[in-house]
Amino acid sequence: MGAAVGRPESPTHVWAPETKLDAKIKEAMQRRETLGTAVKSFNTIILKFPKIDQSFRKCKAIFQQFDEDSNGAIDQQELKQCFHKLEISSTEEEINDLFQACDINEDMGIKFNEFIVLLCLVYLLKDDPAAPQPPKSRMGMPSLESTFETLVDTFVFLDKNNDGYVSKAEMVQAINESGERSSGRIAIKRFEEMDWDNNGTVNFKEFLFAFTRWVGIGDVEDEEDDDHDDLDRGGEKV
Ligand SMILES: [Ca+2]
Ligand SMILES: [Ca+2]
Ligand SMILES: [Ca+2]
Repeated sequence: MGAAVGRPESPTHVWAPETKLDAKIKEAMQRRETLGTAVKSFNTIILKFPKIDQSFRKCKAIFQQFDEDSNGAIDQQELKQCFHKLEISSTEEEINDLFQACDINEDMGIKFNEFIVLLCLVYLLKDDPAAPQPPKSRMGMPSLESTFETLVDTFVFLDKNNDGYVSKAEMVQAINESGERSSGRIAIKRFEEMDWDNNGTVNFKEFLFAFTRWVGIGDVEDEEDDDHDDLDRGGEKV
Protein backbone atom coordinates (compact mmCIF):
# COMPACT_ATOMS: atom_id res chain seq x y z
CA MET A 1 0.00 0.00 0.00
CA GLY A 2 1.86 2.99 -1.24
CA ALA A 3 1.33 5.94 -3.45
CA ALA A 4 1.89 3.81 -6.51
CA VAL A 5 -1.61 2.59 -7.04
CA GLY A 6 -1.30 -0.40 -9.24
CA ARG A 7 -2.90 -1.01 -12.47
CA PRO A 8 -1.48 -4.34 -13.44
CA GLU A 9 0.29 -3.17 -16.53
CA SER A 10 1.57 0.10 -15.14
CA PRO A 11 5.19 0.68 -15.95
CA THR A 12 7.48 1.12 -13.00
CA HIS A 13 8.63 4.53 -14.06
CA VAL A 14 6.80 7.71 -14.86
CA TRP A 15 6.93 8.87 -18.44
CA ALA A 16 8.95 11.95 -19.03
CA PRO A 17 6.58 14.89 -19.39
CA GLU A 18 7.66 15.87 -22.85
CA THR A 19 10.46 14.39 -24.88
CA LYS A 20 11.50 15.81 -28.22
CA LEU A 21 9.58 13.02 -29.87
CA ASP A 22 6.44 13.74 -27.80
CA ALA A 23 6.62 17.33 -28.96
CA LYS A 24 6.95 16.23 -32.58
CA ILE A 25 4.00 13.90 -32.24
CA LYS A 26 1.92 16.66 -30.70
CA GLU A 27 2.80 19.03 -33.51
CA ALA A 28 1.99 16.47 -36.17
CA MET A 29 -1.32 15.77 -34.44
CA GLN A 30 -2.23 19.43 -34.22
CA ARG A 31 -1.42 19.84 -37.90
CA ARG A 32 -3.68 16.91 -38.67
CA GLU A 33 -6.41 18.35 -36.47
CA THR A 34 -6.79 21.37 -38.69
CA LEU A 35 -8.28 18.98 -41.26
CA GLY A 36 -11.06 17.87 -38.92
CA THR A 37 -12.45 14.41 -38.35
CA ALA A 38 -14.86 12.10 -40.09
CA VAL A 39 -15.71 10.33 -36.82
CA LYS A 40 -19.27 11.04 -35.72
CA SER A 41 -19.36 9.20 -32.41
CA PHE A 42 -17.22 7.01 -30.24
CA ASN A 43 -19.73 4.22 -30.72
CA THR A 44 -19.02 4.04 -34.41
CA ILE A 45 -15.39 3.38 -33.49
CA ILE A 46 -16.31 0.68 -30.99
CA LEU A 47 -18.20 -1.05 -33.77
CA LYS A 48 -14.98 -1.06 -35.76
CA PHE A 49 -12.94 -2.77 -33.03
CA PRO A 50 -13.15 -6.25 -34.59
CA LYS A 51 -12.04 -4.92 -37.95
CA ILE A 52 -9.20 -2.97 -36.40
CA ASP A 53 -8.16 -6.03 -34.42
CA GLN A 54 -8.12 -8.05 -37.61
CA SER A 55 -6.00 -5.50 -39.39
CA PHE A 56 -3.51 -5.45 -36.49
CA ARG A 57 -3.29 -9.21 -36.52
CA LYS A 58 -2.32 -9.23 -40.16
CA CYS A 59 0.59 -7.13 -39.08
CA LYS A 60 1.88 -10.03 -37.00
CA ALA A 61 3.53 -11.52 -40.06
CA ILE A 62 5.47 -8.30 -40.62
CA PHE A 63 6.47 -8.32 -36.98
CA GLN A 64 7.71 -11.89 -37.17
CA GLN A 65 9.59 -11.18 -40.32
CA PHE A 66 11.55 -8.39 -38.65
CA ASP A 67 12.07 -10.30 -35.42
CA GLU A 68 14.98 -12.03 -37.07
CA ASP A 69 16.12 -14.07 -34.11
CA SER A 70 12.48 -14.96 -33.30
CA ASN A 71 12.75 -14.06 -29.64
CA GLY A 72 9.35 -12.35 -29.65
CA ALA A 73 10.71 -8.82 -29.61
CA ILE A 74 12.31 -6.43 -32.03
CA ASP A 75 15.58 -5.01 -30.80
CA GLN A 76 17.17 -1.79 -31.94
CA GLN A 77 19.16 -3.44 -34.68
CA GLU A 78 16.15 -5.31 -35.99
CA LEU A 79 14.13 -2.09 -35.95
CA LYS A 80 16.72 -0.35 -38.09
CA GLN A 81 16.49 -3.19 -40.59
CA CYS A 82 12.74 -2.91 -40.48
CA PHE A 83 12.76 0.81 -41.31
CA HIS A 84 15.24 0.16 -44.04
CA LYS A 85 13.15 -2.57 -45.66
CA LEU A 86 9.91 -0.63 -45.36
CA GLU A 87 11.74 2.34 -46.87
CA ILE A 88 10.78 4.60 -44.02
CA SER A 89 13.32 7.35 -44.13
CA SER A 90 14.39 8.22 -40.62
CA THR A 91 17.58 9.22 -38.94
CA GLU A 92 19.25 6.88 -36.52
CA GLU A 93 18.28 9.27 -33.73
CA GLU A 94 14.61 9.20 -34.72
CA ILE A 95 14.59 5.43 -34.77
CA ASN A 96 16.22 5.28 -31.35
CA ASP A 97 13.76 7.83 -29.96
CA LEU A 98 10.83 5.84 -31.29
CA PHE A 99 12.29 2.68 -29.89
CA GLN A 100 12.63 4.19 -26.45
CA ALA A 101 9.21 5.76 -26.55
CA CYS A 102 7.51 2.47 -27.39
CA ASP A 103 9.57 0.11 -25.29
CA ILE A 104 7.39 0.96 -22.34
CA ASN A 105 8.54 -1.83 -20.08
CA GLU A 106 12.14 -0.95 -20.90
CA ASP A 107 13.34 -4.44 -21.64
CA MET A 108 15.12 -3.28 -24.79
CA GLY A 109 12.73 -5.07 -27.03
CA ILE A 110 9.62 -4.02 -28.94
CA LYS A 111 6.81 -6.49 -28.46
CA PHE A 112 3.97 -6.85 -30.88
CA ASN A 113 1.59 -4.32 -29.30
CA GLU A 114 4.48 -1.87 -28.92
CA PHE A 115 5.35 -2.42 -32.58
CA ILE A 116 1.85 -1.46 -33.66
CA VAL A 117 1.98 1.71 -31.61
CA LEU A 118 5.39 2.49 -33.07
CA LEU A 119 4.21 2.06 -36.65
CA CYS A 120 1.17 4.22 -36.03
CA LEU A 121 3.35 6.98 -34.60
CA VAL A 122 5.53 6.72 -37.70
CA TYR A 123 2.41 6.95 -39.81
CA LEU A 124 1.40 10.21 -38.12
CA LEU A 125 4.90 11.65 -38.21
CA LYS A 126 5.33 10.87 -41.89
CA ASP A 127 2.38 13.03 -42.75
CA ASP A 128 4.64 15.57 -44.29
CA PRO A 129 2.97 18.90 -45.07
CA ALA A 130 5.99 19.91 -47.13
CA ALA A 131 5.53 17.06 -49.56
CA PRO A 132 4.52 18.40 -52.99
CA GLN A 133 1.68 15.94 -53.16
CA PRO A 134 0.68 13.34 -50.64
CA PRO A 135 2.13 9.95 -51.53
CA LYS A 136 -0.35 7.15 -52.03
CA SER A 137 1.14 5.23 -49.19
CA ARG A 138 3.48 6.49 -46.49
CA MET A 139 4.85 3.12 -45.49
CA GLY A 140 3.99 0.70 -48.25
CA MET A 141 1.23 -0.93 -46.20
CA PRO A 142 -1.99 0.61 -47.49
CA SER A 143 -4.51 -1.48 -45.59
CA LEU A 144 -2.71 -1.06 -42.28
CA GLU A 145 -2.34 2.63 -43.00
CA SER A 146 -6.07 3.02 -43.41
CA THR A 147 -6.49 1.49 -39.96
CA PHE A 148 -3.93 3.93 -38.61
CA GLU A 149 -5.87 6.74 -40.22
CA THR A 150 -8.96 5.60 -38.29
CA LEU A 151 -7.00 5.79 -35.06
CA VAL A 152 -5.65 9.23 -35.84
CA ASP A 153 -9.13 10.35 -36.82
CA THR A 154 -10.54 9.01 -33.55
CA PHE A 155 -7.99 10.97 -31.56
CA VAL A 156 -8.87 14.11 -33.51
CA PHE A 157 -12.52 13.46 -32.67
CA LEU A 158 -11.74 13.16 -28.95
CA ASP A 159 -9.42 16.15 -28.75
CA LYS A 160 -12.14 18.76 -28.95
CA ASN A 161 -9.95 21.82 -28.42
CA ASN A 162 -7.18 20.57 -30.74
CA ASP A 163 -4.35 21.01 -28.28
CA GLY A 164 -2.89 17.59 -28.99
CA TYR A 165 -4.12 15.98 -25.77
CA VAL A 166 -7.36 14.42 -24.63
CA SER A 167 -8.58 15.66 -21.27
CA LYS A 168 -11.08 13.92 -19.03
CA ALA A 169 -13.67 16.58 -19.84
CA GLU A 170 -13.17 16.00 -23.56
CA MET A 171 -13.58 12.27 -23.12
CA VAL A 172 -16.79 12.81 -21.15
CA GLN A 173 -18.07 15.17 -23.81
CA ALA A 174 -17.22 12.77 -26.63
CA ILE A 175 -18.91 9.82 -24.98
CA ASN A 176 -21.90 11.86 -23.81
CA GLU A 177 -22.67 12.56 -27.42
CA SER A 178 -23.74 8.95 -27.63
CA GLY A 179 -26.60 9.91 -25.32
CA GLU A 180 -26.55 6.85 -23.09
CA ARG A 181 -27.32 7.26 -19.44
CA SER A 182 -24.26 5.45 -18.14
CA SER A 183 -22.00 7.28 -20.56
CA GLY A 184 -20.38 9.52 -17.93
CA ARG A 185 -19.12 6.54 -15.99
CA ILE A 186 -17.95 4.78 -19.11
CA ALA A 187 -16.10 7.88 -20.25
CA ILE A 188 -14.24 8.17 -16.94
CA LYS A 189 -13.34 4.51 -17.06
CA ARG A 190 -12.07 4.73 -20.63
CA PHE A 191 -10.15 7.85 -19.73
CA GLU A 192 -8.46 6.15 -16.80
CA GLU A 193 -7.54 3.22 -19.02
CA MET A 194 -5.81 5.66 -21.31
CA ASP A 195 -4.11 8.00 -18.85
CA TRP A 196 -1.27 5.65 -18.09
CA ASP A 197 0.91 8.10 -16.18
CA ASN A 198 -2.06 9.60 -14.32
CA ASN A 199 -1.21 13.16 -15.22
CA GLY A 200 -4.75 14.08 -16.23
CA THR A 201 -4.19 14.21 -19.98
CA VAL A 202 -3.82 11.58 -22.64
CA ASN A 203 -1.34 11.97 -25.45
CA PHE A 204 -1.52 10.09 -28.72
CA LYS A 205 0.89 7.41 -27.57
CA GLU A 206 -1.14 6.67 -24.44
CA PHE A 207 -4.25 6.57 -26.56
CA LEU A 208 -2.68 4.05 -28.91
CA PHE A 209 -1.56 1.74 -26.14
CA ALA A 210 -5.05 1.80 -24.65
CA PHE A 211 -6.50 1.17 -28.07
CA THR A 212 -4.41 -1.93 -28.69
CA ARG A 213 -5.74 -3.33 -25.43
CA TRP A 214 -9.33 -2.39 -26.21
CA VAL A 215 -9.31 -4.25 -29.48
CA GLY A 216 -7.60 -7.23 -27.90
CA ILE A 217 -3.91 -6.94 -28.74
CA GLY A 218 -2.59 -6.95 -25.20
CA ASP A 219 0.96 -7.31 -24.03
CA VAL A 220 -0.16 -10.48 -22.29
CA GLU A 221 -0.93 -12.12 -25.53
CA ASP A 222 2.02 -14.04 -26.81
CA GLU A 223 0.58 -17.32 -27.94
CA GLU A 224 0.75 -17.25 -31.61
CA ASP A 225 -1.00 -19.24 -34.10
CA ASP A 226 1.10 -19.53 -37.17
CA ASP A 227 -2.02 -20.22 -39.02
CA HIS A 228 -2.85 -17.13 -41.01
CA ASP A 229 -6.31 -18.18 -41.94
CA ASP A 230 -8.01 -17.70 -38.63
CA LEU A 231 -8.80 -14.09 -39.25
CA ASP A 232 -12.44 -14.49 -40.01
CA ARG A 233 -13.85 -14.06 -36.53
CA GLY A 234 -14.90 -10.50 -37.22
CA GLY A 235 -16.69 -11.57 -40.34
CA GLU A 236 -20.26 -11.20 -41.30
CA LYS A 237 -22.90 -12.38 -38.95
CA VAL A 238 -25.78 -14.18 -40.48
CA1 LIG B 1 14.34 -10.17 -31.84
CA1 LIG C 1 -7.57 18.59 -25.80
CA1 LIG D 1 -1.17 11.00 -19.28
